[in-house]
Amino acid sequence: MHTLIFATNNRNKVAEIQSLVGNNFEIIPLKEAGIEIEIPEPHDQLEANAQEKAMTIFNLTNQDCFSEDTGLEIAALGGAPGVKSARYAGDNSNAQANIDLVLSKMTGIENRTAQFRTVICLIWKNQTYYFEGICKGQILTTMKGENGFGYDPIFVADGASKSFANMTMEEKNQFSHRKKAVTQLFEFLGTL
Ligand code: ITT
Repeated sequence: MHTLIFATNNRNKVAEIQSLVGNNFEIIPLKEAGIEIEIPEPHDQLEANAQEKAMTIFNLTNQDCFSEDTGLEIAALGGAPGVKSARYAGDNSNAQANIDLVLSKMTGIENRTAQFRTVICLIWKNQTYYFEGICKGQILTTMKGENGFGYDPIFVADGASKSFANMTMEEKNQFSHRKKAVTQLFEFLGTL
């Protein structure tokens, strides 16, 4: 059994990723590792923020670890909120405020095309690797559903008939950006 620290403070991400991990790996969230820090995300690219998060934890622990940075990229908003997805409506904004801002900016806009993009940064035996997962879809005009987190109530994946927030975690995993990136991560680790 290998252990990997997951450099995140987002418990929803932890739950989604733990639901995908097989028996060969144990994923240890920061909280369980006894690490309580706010990890900086100062960059304007998902890749650079993911690397910053993973390196911060690697430098603290000297253990194999990974992080992920995810953004909702909306075509009609020039790719926003993108790398700023967690704080689109301001530094201390919550999911509801971020959704409200997206919906108000999208009022009257016909092109509702968007995608979630997840970048995972893995630090494994002192080397850095990246994995990406994309889920394309559409932005709804109103919130639908109570499950999930973040922008899930306003996103419908291509090929799906309901929002991510109207899905169980297992249903979301059939489409999700995170699942695609994590699958690549574990395929890679499986080859080592
Ligand atoms: P860590 O940096 O600690 O991992 P975070 O919440 O700050 O956690 P991100 O920087 O990746 O995570 O922020 C991405 C934001 O995008 C996140 O706060 C959610 O609001 C949103 N988000 C990420 N994944 C999502 C998903 O699967 N469904 C809906 N919204 C999501």
